[in-house]
Amino acid sequence: MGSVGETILDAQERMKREGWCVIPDVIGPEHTQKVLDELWSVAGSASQRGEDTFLPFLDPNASNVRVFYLLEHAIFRELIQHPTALHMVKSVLGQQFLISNFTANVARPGSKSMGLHSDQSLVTPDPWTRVEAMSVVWCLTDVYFENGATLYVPGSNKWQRRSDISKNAKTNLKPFEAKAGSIVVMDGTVWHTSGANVTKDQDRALLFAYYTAPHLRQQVNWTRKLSKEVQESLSPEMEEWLGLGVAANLGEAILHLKYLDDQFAEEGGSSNANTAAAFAKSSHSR
Ligand SMILES: O=C(O)CCC(=O)C(=O)O
Repeated sequence: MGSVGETILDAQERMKREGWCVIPDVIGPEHTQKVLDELWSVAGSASQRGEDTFLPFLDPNASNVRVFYLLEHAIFRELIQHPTALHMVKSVLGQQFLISNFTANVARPGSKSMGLHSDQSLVTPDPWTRVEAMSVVWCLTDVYFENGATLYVPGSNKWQRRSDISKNAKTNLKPFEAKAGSIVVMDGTVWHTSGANVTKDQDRALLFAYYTAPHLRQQVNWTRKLSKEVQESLSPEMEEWLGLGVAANLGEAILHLKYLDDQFAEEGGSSNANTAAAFAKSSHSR
């Protein structure tokens, strides 16, 4: 018991059952501090550029500090590809997925809860009959109820429509508590909100890496947002995960296409899958 492998297996089991899990010690204290320092530096330059870090349609007051477009910065591009995060993403969404968004929400003392939502409900209409989105939440500080841990409704991953939202959801909320350096993995069907930070002086800093199935439109148009230099520095995988190839939606389905004569042949028959695969691959390169 207690090995990393077993912890991840347990985590995957909980994901299937309950839609979430916590994996501790994914990054060490120094790395965590470095990411947190960089986050504050990016937040400062975003404010200087005139970008809002408080959005009234999301949060009740400015004690929530939101930072967007983290992927403009190398340290966050590295984090979103962390092997443990990708392992969890692939185990939930499969080998094909997109990076939809990567943002920060620092709940400072005095912050209050946003609206209850599921992340999947923000990008696709109901019914939500299968998991097509998920978040990997990076804890840059210890996270607990009093400093505003994310609150979720147990069992809400089974809700398929807005009409399934239970009347007592607000009183059933439970915190995702974790130490700095952990990740909370939450599939897109779990209904949740930010907690209120009722401490005097303890920040709660979280990063939200949002991944979706490849047929869902991303929340950010990375082609527009990332500079040419950044785009040219990316690995082929990152280019694909960010949806930066020329082919926007020629996914797996074309691999199943066969010529009509072959499709209905009694036995054998060739397929044009290899040609289609080669086309999809070539249209991903610039
Ligand atoms: O900050 C939190 O705890 C939750 C944030 C969230 O769910 C969101 O921004 O969509």
